[in-house]
Amino acid sequence: MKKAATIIVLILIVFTQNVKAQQGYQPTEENLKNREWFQDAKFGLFIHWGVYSVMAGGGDLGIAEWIMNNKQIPIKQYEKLPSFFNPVNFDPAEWVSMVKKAGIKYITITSKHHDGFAMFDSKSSDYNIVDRTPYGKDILKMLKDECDIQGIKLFFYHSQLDWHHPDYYPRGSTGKVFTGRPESGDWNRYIDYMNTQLTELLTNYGEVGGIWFDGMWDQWDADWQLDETYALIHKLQPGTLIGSNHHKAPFPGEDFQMFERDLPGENTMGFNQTGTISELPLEMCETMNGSWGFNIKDQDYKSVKRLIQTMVRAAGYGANFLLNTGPMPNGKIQPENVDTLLAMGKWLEKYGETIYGTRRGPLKPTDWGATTQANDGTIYIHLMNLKDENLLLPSLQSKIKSLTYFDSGEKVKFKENENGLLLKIPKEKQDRIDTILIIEI
Ligand code: JFZ
Repeated sequence: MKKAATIIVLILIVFTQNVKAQQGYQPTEENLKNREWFQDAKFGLFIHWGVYSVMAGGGDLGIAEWIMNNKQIPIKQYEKLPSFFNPVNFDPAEWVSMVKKAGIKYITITSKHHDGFAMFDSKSSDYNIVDRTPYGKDILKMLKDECDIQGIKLFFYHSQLDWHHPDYYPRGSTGKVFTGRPESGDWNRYIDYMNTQLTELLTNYGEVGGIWFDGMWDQWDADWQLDETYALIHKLQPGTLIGSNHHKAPFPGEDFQMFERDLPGENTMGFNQTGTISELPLEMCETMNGSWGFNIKDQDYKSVKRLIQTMVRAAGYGANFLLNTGPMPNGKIQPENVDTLLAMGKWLEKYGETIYGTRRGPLKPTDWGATTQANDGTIYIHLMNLKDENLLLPSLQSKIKSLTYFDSGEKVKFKENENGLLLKIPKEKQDRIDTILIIEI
């Protein structure tokens, strides 16, 4: 009996560790170039927008794009939502201009979330924005056209988990009986459906920056057939970057690794269980309040200071910061979010060279702050938590040629000894958000 249990555990381990993906994948030159672009870009806007925005969280904190599952709304009832999703004030030029002013370099928008509703003109199912809403227009196409005009890259978030499609069967841990779907279905047909929608996305929208997958965690033992899906994407657009929010070390075929609401290697949320930080480009995503989709009640906005500091710490790991907003059902971005993003843009206007185009610096981010490094070797020290005027940093192990304040160009007083690098930063030189020093070694 004990032996049988051990064998089962072993089989489970083998299965969950060896998800079949695009084995032997070799990224093309173009793909590698895009990875560099991605790492230089550093700041993206995540957009969770769907028919769920009409419900605005339903008066509960922490619910938005999950409302169908959390409130157990059957498909037959949820299908009424598209009929009153009519974002008449959606103005892609306004969104993208704001994005540019905020210093954001790319947008990742939901093409389909777990509710299964396609926010684009899909021919594989009429459960989409063009066929089912009074608005009747393809917002992804409108956004892409504007992004092309203003030089912003567009990525698509695409949910592998689906609470609407009958062939998403067997069911996983969510979207179960309440949906009213028959207890049967053809999994392979579901995967075909998903691949067909992905083909539409990678064929009809010009150059796609990347595909941001999510949902495998709904059922680990399902046959996700990543080998086929990833190969298909890389065949259609070899330069497209694939990432997946499965919270594990990357699978073959993925081009970047992501961390959800945590800095790389941290696990304060409890779901970034992999401690593995791969050699792939990295990205961390974060919410501005506690919700991804629009929640009318949630006013727990993170301060500009906190968001900038998180972005800087992410950069200290070499990771991008993908900051989320959930647009309202009228097509406008929440004004509080616009204010925050523009304030971040103001900061980046001044300090952008210490973030854009950099890679992780020589000292790992920790309590006192982070370091970033430009490709000419210049190191930026970001002091974000000064307790007093003296700070001891670990030694940089090389001779310091110069150490100056970013703001004034004045010399920083420092001493090197066997304990490390001792800095003296007088109170009047300290910045509330980030005191930046430039160091040449
Ligand atoms: C996922 C989505 O479910 C969510 O709606 C949002 O799109 C976010 C960016 O990604 O969030 C998850 C996914 C899995 C877990 C937690 C949050 N998990 O396994 O604990």
